[in-house]
Amino acid sequence: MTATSDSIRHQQHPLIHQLADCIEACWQRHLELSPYHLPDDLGYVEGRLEGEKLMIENHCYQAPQFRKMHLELAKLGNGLDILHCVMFPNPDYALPMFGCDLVGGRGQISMAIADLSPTSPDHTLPSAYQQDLSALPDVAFAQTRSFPEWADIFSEFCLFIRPQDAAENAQFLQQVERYLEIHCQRAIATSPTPEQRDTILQGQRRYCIQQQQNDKTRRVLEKAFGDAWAERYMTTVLFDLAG
Ligand code: BLA
Repeated sequence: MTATSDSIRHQQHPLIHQLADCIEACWQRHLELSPYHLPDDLGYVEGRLEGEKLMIENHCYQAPQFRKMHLELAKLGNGLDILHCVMFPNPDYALPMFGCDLVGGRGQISMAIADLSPTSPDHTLPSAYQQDLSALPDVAFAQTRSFPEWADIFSEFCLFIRPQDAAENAQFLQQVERYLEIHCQRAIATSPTPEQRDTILQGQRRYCIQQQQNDKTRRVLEKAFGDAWAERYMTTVLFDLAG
């Protein structure tokens, strides 16, 4: 699906709608985008969970610096809205992984996470990223969330919160936009280092393997589509390991 006029974002929580627009606008502003084709049956999917309809809509692109840029919007009945986004760097470029996940509904976002996650063997971000991220205005949120066990992949700059009100929603959106701006600008200024490809791939694989252990995501998908479908979706669409 490429047209956004009929996108399910129009029925989603305003923060999810705004962030989806913001992510795509940032990608279009900075990167040379071309379509990334998902398996035919996985662009738009519908299932049923406890009597409610689960709709999943995928927007997927690539650019020279990114082998896959995936924005997913999902809606379960009237109660649960989800935004999921991952930018997988082209393994010839030593870039961190941008990832973002928002879960909410009925007027409230219960969880918002965004990060630029390191994939280098020493688990640190490139120094240019560290400088840029450290120079950003400090943001404080009333309620931060604690990480599950698998989440040792995120950086010290990870935002992981339960936003309290419209002001915190706006602050989260603004900070994620700054992360994306830094990421796109640094990415286009980065030269490929094909000799590091194996190391970079190893870092990306570790990121995906940890993310595949998120039982909360898996359970939603299993209940709506079955265990085998959930496994295929998590390992081929959400967190596929590049060859
Ligand atoms: C948590 N992810 C969740 C939760 C749900 C989903 C229902 C629990 C929300 C809560 O505790 O309030 C569901 N997320 C989904 C579904 C999809 C999805 C169904 O993306 C896709 C169809 N998850 C990511 C990415 C990150 C991420 C890219 O996909 C981080 C960059 C993180 N999600 C993440 C974390 C949690 C979460 C850390 C909390 C897990 C926990 O507390 O155990």
